[in-house]
Amino acid sequence: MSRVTPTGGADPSAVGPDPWLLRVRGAVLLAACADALGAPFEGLAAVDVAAVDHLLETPPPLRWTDDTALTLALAEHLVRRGGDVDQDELASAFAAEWAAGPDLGYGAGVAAQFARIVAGESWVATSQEAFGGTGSYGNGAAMRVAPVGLLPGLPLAEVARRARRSAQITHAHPLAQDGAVAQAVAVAVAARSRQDTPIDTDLFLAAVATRLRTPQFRSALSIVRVLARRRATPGQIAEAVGNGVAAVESVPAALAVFLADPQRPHDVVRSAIQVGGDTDTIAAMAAAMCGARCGEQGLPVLWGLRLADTRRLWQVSSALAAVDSDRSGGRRPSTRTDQH
Ligand code: R7I
Ligand code: MG
Ligand code: MG
Repeated sequence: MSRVTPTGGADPSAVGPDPWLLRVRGAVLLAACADALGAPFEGLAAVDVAAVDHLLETPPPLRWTDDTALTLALAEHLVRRGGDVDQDELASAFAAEWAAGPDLGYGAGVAAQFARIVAGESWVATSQEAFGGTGSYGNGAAMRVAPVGLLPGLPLAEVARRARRSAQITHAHPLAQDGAVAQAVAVAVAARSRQDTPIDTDLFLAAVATRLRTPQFRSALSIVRVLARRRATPGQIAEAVGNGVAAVESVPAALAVFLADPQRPHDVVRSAIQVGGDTDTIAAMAAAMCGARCGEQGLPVLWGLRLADTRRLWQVSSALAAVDSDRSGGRRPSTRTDQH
């Protein structure tokens, strides 16, 4: 694989880690840190900034939650399948992940689905029957989907298709599926962005919006556009798009936080937690975008040292960055630096 210089040109003599691997590690590790940092504040309407700052800077270990557990399960599945999504196998992998650690803060609806899958039922039934037959509109499919956007060289249309397929297993509601598509495409575009060039908010959001199916999600993105341009505060973001567990609130909130300040991982995570509401998930999603853009170099050193259970995170990052997406519809080289 060719390497990319800071100005985006290929440098065949360069040594050091593969640039795509740095982006993948940045996304996976920063998201896991953000999940853990946001978790103590999950569900609070108002977040005490001093308490957030205290947690960001003090030594206790960072223990991640269901957001990261399912991200790992999806990433490991993609590695096993050469980047493809096999829905039956992935449903079993998600359910097994839940069964191995059911106390990580899973949503009540999805936990009930996983219990039924473990008992032998088909995901097709459990997903569609959730919440009286509407399917879940929660953000659980979006919070775990970043690895799809980190597959090397996968065209964005294919990122969107695989994100939707990964979502359908537990989230039959179209807004939850649009949330997963938006998050995966945002991570993919961020991972391909040139680090020496500011992100063009309009182009970035257009690349995301074009892959969505619901007018409601598209109109939330048009609010994100205004918030990002204005560099809105966390409070303004929560007020404008919401901060709840619904994908149509929390994914736009994460996008708005990231686009307001895409260069600074520490501040992105801090702001995302201050949005309040579903703090671990908003922070994890914004961090996946930011880590994909800034790479592992942007990970605050103290957070990296504090992060618990890192072995799977490191292993799967390396394996994900090495997936040969050609085999399943992608193309090499993986180090494209355009925004879409
Ligand atoms: O979407 P899901 O995996 O939840 C993810 C959230 C993240 O914040 C994680 O950090 C974890 O805390 O959970 O799980 P679901 O159970 O499908 O949805 C989450 C919640 O959204 C549910 O418990 C409901 O409160 C709500 N919800 C709905 N409520 C009414 N009608 C989701 N869909 C519906 C619905 O159709
Ligand atoms: Mg969680
Ligand atoms: Mg959450």
